[in-house]
Amino acid sequence: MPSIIESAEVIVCSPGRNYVTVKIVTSDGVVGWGDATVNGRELAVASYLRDHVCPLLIGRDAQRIEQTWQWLYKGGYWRRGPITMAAIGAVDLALWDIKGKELGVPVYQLLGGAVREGVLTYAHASGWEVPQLLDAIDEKLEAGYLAVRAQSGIPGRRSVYAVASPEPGEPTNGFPPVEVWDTDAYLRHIPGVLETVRSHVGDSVRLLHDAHHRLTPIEAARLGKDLEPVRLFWLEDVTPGENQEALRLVRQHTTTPLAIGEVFNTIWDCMGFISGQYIDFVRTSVMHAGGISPSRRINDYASLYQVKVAPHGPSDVSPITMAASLHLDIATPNLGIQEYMGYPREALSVFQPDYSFDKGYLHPSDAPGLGVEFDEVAARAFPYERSYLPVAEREDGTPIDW
Ligand code: CS2
Ligand code: MG
Repeated sequence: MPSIIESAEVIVCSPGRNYVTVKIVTSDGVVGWGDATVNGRELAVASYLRDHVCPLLIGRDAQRIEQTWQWLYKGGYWRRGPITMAAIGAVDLALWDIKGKELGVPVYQLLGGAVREGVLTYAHASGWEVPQLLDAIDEKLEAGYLAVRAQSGIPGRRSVYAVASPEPGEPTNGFPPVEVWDTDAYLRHIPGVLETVRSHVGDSVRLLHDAHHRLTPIEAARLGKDLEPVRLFWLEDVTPGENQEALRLVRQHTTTPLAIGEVFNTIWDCMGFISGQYIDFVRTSVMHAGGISPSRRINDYASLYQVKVAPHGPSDVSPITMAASLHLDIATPNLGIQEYMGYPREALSVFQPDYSFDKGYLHPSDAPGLGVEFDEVAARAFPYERSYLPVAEREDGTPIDW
């Protein structure tokens, strides 16, 4: 029996930060939830969905997930890109949620069932000075995490990616905050910080570090080499993601494992990295890459080259994406690790996810579908607030990747 899509709507709310949520309802009254959040460009996806995708969904068979995905991807003609793929991804997530609810099973069962007991996960720890960083790491280890991403401030800088500055910044009046970046200072400082962290935590804790696309290939190669004694689990996003050949050069110089992929939207963005075996981990977000349906293809393709998948899981994708990621992770043989940054308290009053954390591992919900409730009444108390990611500049004002 087909199940017909009767309505599809978009809800934008800001419980601690902005989220774009899709609600699809079938003729049988089954509700599916999808996430379409693109940090700093939220209203563009909301409009893409409201104005161009939701009207096309009405009357379609909700059970035909792959057919609808192909229809939206190929039928749009202007394919790929973060806005298009997040919008399609949100519809895909909502349709998997509906299918699970209709069949009475959690989504991971529809993906072949669990291949492992839980999903290894890493938390973020940051500190301006090393002692604060070590405290932040200890807090995560005490909470049970077995893997931590460590970021620190750089002496003489006022702002650094992922680390709250001790000095208050200038008011931005609705514009992106500007961070000043100095690659040499970073390359001089960070190996010593990570060596101290390694001696503090011992050998068994998995340590990660994120360079956020800021280095040239040869700078990245030097950093990878300098960090070899620290035995990182991975070094992330050393060069910008657009040039797949850049990491080939980095790879030739270092045995530090490399990860990249949070800004990618399709398998085409990571094919060269994977088939060239320039990376160890591919980090696409399940929603930003177009949903569970195409993410399965990325995962399988990566497995051919022994590249592991390690989905992006920041607080700027909603708990719906996190839940979808966990369903796919637990059913994916070549999973490496899942990022889990956590959520603002307000966000968890609107999104109620049923996944759980225990001793370093996340477990997807066993409720039918994705296992996240969305409280529409609570969401109304948090209207959209314009907000931007920071931009980075060199000291002379030249923009650089943030
Ligand atoms: C980061 C992200 O999670 C990560 O690895 O690089 O927090 C990233 O900065 C944000 O998702 C950007 O929206
Ligand atoms: Mg990152």
